[in-house]
Amino acid sequence: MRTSFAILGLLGLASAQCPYGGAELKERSNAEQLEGRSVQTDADFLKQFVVDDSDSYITSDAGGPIEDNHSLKAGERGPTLLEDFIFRQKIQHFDHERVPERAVHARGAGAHGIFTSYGDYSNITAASFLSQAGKQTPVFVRFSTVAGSRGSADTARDVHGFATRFYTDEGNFDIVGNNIPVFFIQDAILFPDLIHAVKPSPDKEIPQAATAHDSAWDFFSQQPSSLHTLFWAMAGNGIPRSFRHMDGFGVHTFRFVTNNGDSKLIKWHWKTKQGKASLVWEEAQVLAGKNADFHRQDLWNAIASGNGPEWELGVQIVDEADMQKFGFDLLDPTKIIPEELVPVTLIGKMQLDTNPTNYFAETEQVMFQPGHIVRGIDFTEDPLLQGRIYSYLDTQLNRHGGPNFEQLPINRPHVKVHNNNRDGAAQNFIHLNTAAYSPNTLNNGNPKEANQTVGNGFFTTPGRTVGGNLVRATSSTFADVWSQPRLFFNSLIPVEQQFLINAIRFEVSHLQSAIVKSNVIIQLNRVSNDLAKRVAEVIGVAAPSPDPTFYNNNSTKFITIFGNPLPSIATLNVGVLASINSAGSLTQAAALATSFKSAGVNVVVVGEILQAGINQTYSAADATAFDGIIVASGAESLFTNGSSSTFFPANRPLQILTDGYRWGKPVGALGTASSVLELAGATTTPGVFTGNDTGSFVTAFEGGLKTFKFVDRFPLDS
Ligand code: HDE
Repeated sequence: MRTSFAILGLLGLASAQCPYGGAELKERSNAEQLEGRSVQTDADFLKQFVVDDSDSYITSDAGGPIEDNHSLKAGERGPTLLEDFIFRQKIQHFDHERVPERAVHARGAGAHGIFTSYGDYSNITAASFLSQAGKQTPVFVRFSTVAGSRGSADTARDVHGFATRFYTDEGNFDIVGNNIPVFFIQDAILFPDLIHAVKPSPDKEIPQAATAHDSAWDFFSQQPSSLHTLFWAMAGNGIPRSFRHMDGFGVHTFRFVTNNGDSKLIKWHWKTKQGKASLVWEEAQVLAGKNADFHRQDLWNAIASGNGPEWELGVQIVDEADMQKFGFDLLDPTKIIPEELVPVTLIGKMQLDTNPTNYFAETEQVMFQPGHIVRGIDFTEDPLLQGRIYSYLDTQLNRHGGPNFEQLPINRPHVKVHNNNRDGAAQNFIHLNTAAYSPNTLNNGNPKEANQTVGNGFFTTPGRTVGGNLVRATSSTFADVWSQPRLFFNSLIPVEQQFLINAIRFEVSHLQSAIVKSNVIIQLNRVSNDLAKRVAEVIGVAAPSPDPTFYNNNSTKFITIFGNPLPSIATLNVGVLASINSAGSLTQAAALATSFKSAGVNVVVVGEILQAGINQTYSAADATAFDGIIVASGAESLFTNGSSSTFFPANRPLQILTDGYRWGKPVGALGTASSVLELAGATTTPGVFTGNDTGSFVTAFEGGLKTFKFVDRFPLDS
């Protein structure tokens, strides 16, 4: 954790004069902001707005101390009086507490952090936050799912949002990306169609946070541009182990522009330092019921325990002339550039290290916009991106009922804002300039126009030209939407291909419409006859003959998730199953906790009741909470078939072990407990650990945690 910022003393003074405990409007100078460290975090920036209620009296919104929590009535049993302004204000505020949830990406979690540039990249971009090695910029990141509403479960299968705000010294820059590098559609005008198809049906409002329904697959099969993204979502990317274990992507091609006006095409990548890891589908489904907050809790806990996650920021850089060199169009957001063709150049690192103080004020009110770009970064003509530049600005009016949302603390740039925008609902600032127009002489022309040489004025790529007939059409260069889903499928290891097929089988098994089922098979068959046949047989559709126009043997190394060992096991959770009836099992559990500590692994000791040495009860625990499961010697009495207790549902201890094994986790048992492994079906060796000595057992088990999922436990279609 970084040391607290020296300016807070000054803020404390200012806040004493402020009725809201600190929401004073005075902007701090750059010198004040930079005192004590190279950069002020956004979490520190926000401290000027916090309200500290310690040692205070409750007041009305107007500031007068009040007696609260009894309405003013005409007699003890009489009606409440209209005069009761305290009652009216409190209830009125409550009635208006909610803002509309995001139309998409409603469910999310955020955190503050710092981005550090690896170098001076002024040879390719004028972006100030990339102008110097070691230069730090505060960031706020919000991760999300797309389809579910605000209260939906974290582990729903979905594309995941990965939106990053950089509070740069030249204004806010947002990469509003996803954990999947491509998107379903190629033209923003189709976004409402996509979302209407994916969201719950308008009559029943079913299903929540799921695509296993007719309208979603009707759209996917009628709009095959969606296939590539769909494949990523049906694979491990749709059900990440945590937000920390996924990569992020800017999706569209953007531009870097130098001070000389030279430009390059770029694609943004966030590469997780935690390693990529995913759940298996049944585990994700169980989690959705057992712990809807699994991902947000994981992020919170990692940061709170000092293990803030890290990502490296990278770019694929392509010459302007090479826009169509790779056999597809870089303006088409349904395509990746395989990293073998254009490697990712790493340009910086981000660490998230501070949890929000208030969910609503920060995570709910943050408003990302692809239109937030800074000098040195420019758009391309990708028709999906073009539409997003409008949509994200527009949607904020709906969510916040006025144009001043950029003034909310979490959205405020850390640099001063000077322009002639005025008034509007909830205007926070008191502008001194009475000549709020440009050009003016009455305020000496201020605020002045900046340009490239004076005032670091924002500029677009000078070389960009556009022209052409007005058409409503998809570019012919976007036509092939089947080769890259095939490339994706080819690049997966066999068990991942099986997971993908199983996921599609799960989804299409829910379809009612025979036409939709058959349309899905037609599209899958354009990608792979083998895949199409394996899905078709499950839903009673005739096996199609090959449709080979787009079949290819291309693959890329950078796509798989399962089968890559994790670089670090810190923050992973191991459940040690113990019993109050065996003091030895508790002693051993404590020894295991100590041994795992040096690798940063959290050990949760599970027992019948909470007492010293036990962290969780069997009634509350289950395999979804653990990345690995160990039975302590002496706890085996809880595993005999039919073991029952009023402390937990029948067979819960064995169920935890069985599920852990079935879901590919490392499992193990020490000493006399090793007999229970067979009861759980944990008989094949990789990832099943036994021993008597906790030291060597832990070393071996840590290797198992790195492997993370033992994929040979999952059957493949013969
Ligand atoms: Fe979004 N998207 N989107 N999207 N999107 C929103 O903006 C939209 C797209 C993404 O954590 C909304 O503020 C259109 C691609 C993220 O607050 C909305 C199109 C990508 C988030 C919107 C797209 C994204 C959003 C809802 C097609 C990855 C959550 C509330 C042209 C590159 C940001 C809001 C957060 C949110 C519109 C497609 C990512 C309605 C019209 C492609 C991460 O404005």
